[in-house]
Amino acid sequence: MENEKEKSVSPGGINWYPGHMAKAKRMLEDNLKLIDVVVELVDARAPLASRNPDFDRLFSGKSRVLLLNKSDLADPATNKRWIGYYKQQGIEAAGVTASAQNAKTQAIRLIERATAEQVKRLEEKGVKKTVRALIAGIPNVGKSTLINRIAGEKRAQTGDKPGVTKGKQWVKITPHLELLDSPGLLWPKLGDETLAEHLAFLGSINDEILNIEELAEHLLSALRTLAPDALFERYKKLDAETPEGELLKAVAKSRGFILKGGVYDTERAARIVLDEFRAGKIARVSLEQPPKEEETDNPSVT
Ligand SMILES: Nc1nc2c(ncn2[C@@H]2O[C@H](COP(=O)(O)OP(=O)(O)OP(=O)(O)O)[C@@H](O)[C@H]2O)c(=O)[nH]1
Ligand SMILES: [Mg+2]
Repeated sequence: MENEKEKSVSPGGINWYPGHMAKAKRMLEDNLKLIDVVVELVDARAPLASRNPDFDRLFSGKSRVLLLNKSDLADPATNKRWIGYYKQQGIEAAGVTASAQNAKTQAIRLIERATAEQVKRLEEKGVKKTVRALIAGIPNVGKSTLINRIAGEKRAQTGDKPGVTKGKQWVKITPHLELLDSPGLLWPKLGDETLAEHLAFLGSINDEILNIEELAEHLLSALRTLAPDALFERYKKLDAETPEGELLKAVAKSRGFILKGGVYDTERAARIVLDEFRAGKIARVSLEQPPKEEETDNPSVT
């Protein structure tokens, strides 16, 4: 518990860029010439926070598509609005659930559309092109899960924590389609505090370097605004009257997490809250909203 207190409360303030990410970025740069299309996955619950700002420069000139994955965990109406928002900006985007059956057809259709011209150009020269698609994104958004779904079997390792995929892995789908799995990539300075916190909520930053009790308290506060009924239903001792700063304690109380001496085990409660949110057990909820139609910039963030 004491250690927890020394950890950073503010993900945005963390000065960090694990060596393996710098290495992963170099790997992508080295393989760029082989890649025909970049399929970027973001988390549908927080599409702003989970888009890597470095990708525009890294993949400039490449054909690109954007998949809002884990759509099953986000608010369905908000998903639609995000797709509309990206389309308006000329970005080819779709909502998917990599863990569901139809993700395969959806993803393949998008890859085919994005590479149609390249394929046609070579066909005119009598060559049948093999399309190579890079599956990229921040940690834990479901890249490897999507690859396994498209392959129809478990070819890439997956897991409910960031940093599961460590190196590059080509997965052959058909003689004319190959996918490149890649390690989740973040950027050196996370910046905006709210967005950085969303990344931490989603499980894209290693919990080991975070103060998870502070994090879970903030998540509960956000959920009390976004999905109060579902939250109170799940944690019975938590309600609209619970004072800010005591939300986690109310969760510990709800679950009977009490240590010797009658102290509430808020660390255990924090792990539970984060795990349950990440697995979509609390509510289908979107942390970020696209701008309303009359506004053009400034998507709103809770
Ligand atoms: N509910 C839901 N869970 C998903 C979905 N896609 C992936 N997951 C889960 O999210 C977790 C992360 O999935 P991975 O495929 O390992 O993510 P990744 O992007 O490859 O992660 P790294 O390799 O660590 O960068 C796993 O527990 C998956 O089961 C989805 O569409 N819906
Ligand atoms: Mg992976």
